[in-house]
Amino acid sequence: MQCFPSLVLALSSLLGALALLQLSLYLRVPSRYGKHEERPCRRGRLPARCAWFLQELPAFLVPALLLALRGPPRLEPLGCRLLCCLFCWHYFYRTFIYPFFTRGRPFPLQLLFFGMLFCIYNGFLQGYYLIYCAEYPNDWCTDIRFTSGLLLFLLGMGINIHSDLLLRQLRKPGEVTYKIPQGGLFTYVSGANYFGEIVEWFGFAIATWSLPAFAFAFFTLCCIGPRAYHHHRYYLKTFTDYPKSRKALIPFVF
Ligand code: NDX
Repeated sequence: MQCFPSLVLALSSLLGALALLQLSLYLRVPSRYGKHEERPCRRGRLPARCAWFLQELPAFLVPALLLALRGPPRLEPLGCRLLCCLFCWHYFYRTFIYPFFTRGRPFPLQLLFFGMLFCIYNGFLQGYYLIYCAEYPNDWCTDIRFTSGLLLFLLGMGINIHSDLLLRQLRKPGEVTYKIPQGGLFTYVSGANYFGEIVEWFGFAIATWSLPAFAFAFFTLCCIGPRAYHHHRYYLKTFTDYPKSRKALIPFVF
């Protein structure tokens, strides 16, 4: 396969446009899954474990397939290989680990379908760019953009995984009620898992210094930023003893 820079530009721009569309659609009303589903029922839904596995799988499989299709020399230099591994590592976690521990409610099939399409699209864009187009100098691993981006990525991933774990521990198996999240970054924000994910993808964008990765980080911000705000409002409305000093997404700020 060859690199077509115009294809990368077109797909990244479309991702940026989808981010704005996402923001305009879900700023006022939250996407209807989890705590924002008005009347959750079993019809048209898949168990959360199965749904998250199917939804996220393409984001892992598509880059892995692109990598397998690439003939030698495979991903030179080291910086490029590491960056591709970071993306796959995240989606390995999200596809093969996260779903098997989730205690979430059944997920709507319609959103699952669009979520899968999105993961195919983004998996292709990030994988295609890193595997067929990216060119980094041999010493990229020591570049300040790579090292600072990598640190942010790891910090964000740590916060995200830890926060998802804290949410999971709020429920016993089979339970579907909502409680006030406590501990970790939840002490400061209602959307601690989302904050981690956003930091992670901006770290990835800085480390790759690429248009597709910045477009994806922007999409993530537009997608789960408003959702954190809706979670925050939900908690304030539902729990009278909800900590008043807690912000929606960014500690001490917003
Ligand atoms: N999936 C990313 N748009 C999305 C699915 C929906 O991974 O067509 C974006 C993702 C997709 C969306 C995806 C992209 C845009 C789509 C949209 C559908 C339509 C939309 C395709 C792909 C679209 C246009 C038109 C623009 C193209 O019962 P429950 O499930 O609520 O339980 C929850 C539990 N929990 C609690 N338990 C007890 N007490 C409490 N107080 C609790 N609060 C929560 O914790 C869950 O089991 C669990 C986590 O819940 P929640 O709501 O905090 O997180 P959730 O939104 O489920 O995300 C889970 C993780 C999290 O780490 C997050 O960072 C990450 O996935 N994520 C999520 C969404 C997008 C994303 C990452 C990203 O953009 N990078």
